Amino acid sequence: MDAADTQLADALRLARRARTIEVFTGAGMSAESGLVTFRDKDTGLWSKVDPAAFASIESWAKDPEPMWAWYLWRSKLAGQADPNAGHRAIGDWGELDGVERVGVTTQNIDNLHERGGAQDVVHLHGSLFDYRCSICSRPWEGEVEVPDEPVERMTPPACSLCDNLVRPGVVWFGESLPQREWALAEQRMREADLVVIVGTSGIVQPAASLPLIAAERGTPLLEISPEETELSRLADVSWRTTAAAGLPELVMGVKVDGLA
Ligand code: BJW
Ligand code: ZN
Repeated sequence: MDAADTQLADALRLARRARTIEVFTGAGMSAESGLVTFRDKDTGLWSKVDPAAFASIESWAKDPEPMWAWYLWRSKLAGQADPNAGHRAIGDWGELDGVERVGVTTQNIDNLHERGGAQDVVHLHGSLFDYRCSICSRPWEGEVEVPDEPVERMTPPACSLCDNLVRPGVVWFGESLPQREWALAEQRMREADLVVIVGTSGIVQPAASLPLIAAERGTPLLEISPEETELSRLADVSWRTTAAAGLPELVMGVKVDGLA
């Protein structure tokens, strides 16, 4: 057996024993749907933008228009993208006989998990499709004009309550994660009998600390990532493959061999 076969066999051994699974995902989950990962080089208009520097309240306070344009353009790309075979495999996993729950805790702000059939998705970093007032937080229910092509600047709408600027409903650096989602994610990590980590560098806190909750309870961690990450050393099995290749192979294996 070569290394890839051994990793698949080890991954399958963990997956066949699991009844309550939590899949913890990052940008690599959506890479094969054509959405660039957070720390990869983009090739388009935003190739000169450092996404990490952009994703902050300071950047917004300085000059909101380029950010508003950037987020609207990303919402357009995410809306046009299709869930990949990995997203769909997670949905299928939850349907297998004997499996109690396959939940997803995601850092992603696209909606590809839901569109791929996942039943139970916790969004830690918000959504590209929600907007709210930057000052009073009132949700924006009005229309948002999404550009057909990437543009450098767009003016955000004004809040109907306080007239301040409407902002993307995402979590930037220095901001707290939504409380309800965070509490749910922690609970899911405690309840899971397997945590599968897919497509995250494990750099951004506090999200990256969630698998630790499971590990401290002795719950096995399976990582699916083409490269070593900050979470690799925590994982019982690190499978060097991609989301759209590995997850379908794993779920098909559980289906064919049955639960242990
Ligand atoms: C594939 C693949 C394929 C590729 N298949 N895999 C030190 C310790 C602890 C915390 C901090 C600290 N220093 C600073 C902080 C705080 C900060 C932080 O963590 N900074 C780090 C950079 C160190 N965190 C925060 O500020 C958070 N809030 C907070 O801490 O609140 C408390 C507080 C309050 C007040 C004051 C101070 C603190 C908030 C973090 C919010 C993160 N937001 C973003 C932007 C969201 C909106 C947007 O998308 O624009 O979330 S940043 C960005 O990173 C985004 C992502 O969700 C997040 C994680 O990235 P992810 O998903 O891991 O992507 P990548 O690109 O990094 O990795 C992709 C992986 O996929 C790679 O490994 C590839 O190999 C792999 N891959 N193809 C499978 N086909
Ligand atoms: Zn307002």
